[in-house]
Amino acid sequence: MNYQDRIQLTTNATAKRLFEIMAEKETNLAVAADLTDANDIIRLAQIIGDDICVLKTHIDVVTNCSNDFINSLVELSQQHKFLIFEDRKFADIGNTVQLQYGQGLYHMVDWSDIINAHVVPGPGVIEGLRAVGLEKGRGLLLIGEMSSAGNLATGEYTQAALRWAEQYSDFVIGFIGMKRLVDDPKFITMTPGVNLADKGDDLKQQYVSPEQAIQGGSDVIIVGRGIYGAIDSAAAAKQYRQAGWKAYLRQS
Ligand code: S5P
Repeated sequence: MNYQDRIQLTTNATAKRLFEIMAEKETNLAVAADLTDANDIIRLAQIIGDDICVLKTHIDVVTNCSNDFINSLVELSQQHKFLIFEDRKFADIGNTVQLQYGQGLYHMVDWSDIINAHVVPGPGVIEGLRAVGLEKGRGLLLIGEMSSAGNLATGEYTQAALRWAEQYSDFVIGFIGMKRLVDDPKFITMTPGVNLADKGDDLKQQYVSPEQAIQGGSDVIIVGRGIYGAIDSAAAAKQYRQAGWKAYLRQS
């Protein structure tokens, strides 16, 4: 099914918006903006904003994070039509994650459209995040698989993520996975570990190409160093965008 037709299948406002953006802008590219200077992230968002559907942050690596930075990022997301995904990978009991999500230095629920979580703690992690995020129309991705060598997100862990996604499908919008994990088209699969030039890094990251990810049934490719680490990030974003979209058109 194409992204447009999948809008009506989900009740979650963020999932609907994501499908809309992907169909309208013709992009399934998410950029992992793993830069430590807020100004660099803003500059990157300005130059690649029109090429992406999602900008993924790790807010706790930004050394000069401020409310002004967050506000600028949100403004850019509205101007260029992309969603913000804070890759916090929550992994604690429900009561703790609801505080981490809604309070503290970062109060992510106020600015991040999408967050993600490990399923190690059991369904309480989803319930805690849902208690804060659902009323704001936010969406949660469960980590079904990981890209790093030797990871333990396999077998029963992955199966539990699939079961709980269905059980909490008003808030769970899909998965981090190396391939599509369920047939149900209301769920969105995002695949990290995508790079055209490298096969991996020296800390156990493993890469596939955009084509491999989309051919495996993924919906969104997540590219970090391949874009922000390129000499010309704007050109690299266009190259990944094109590769991801071409692969999607071949699938649909
Ligand atoms: O299994 C995973 C899950 C994630 S979200 N493997 C990953 O690499 N990621 C994230 O994707 C990681 O935290 C980083 O932000 C991005 C990959 O970055 P790259 O520079 O290796 O493309």
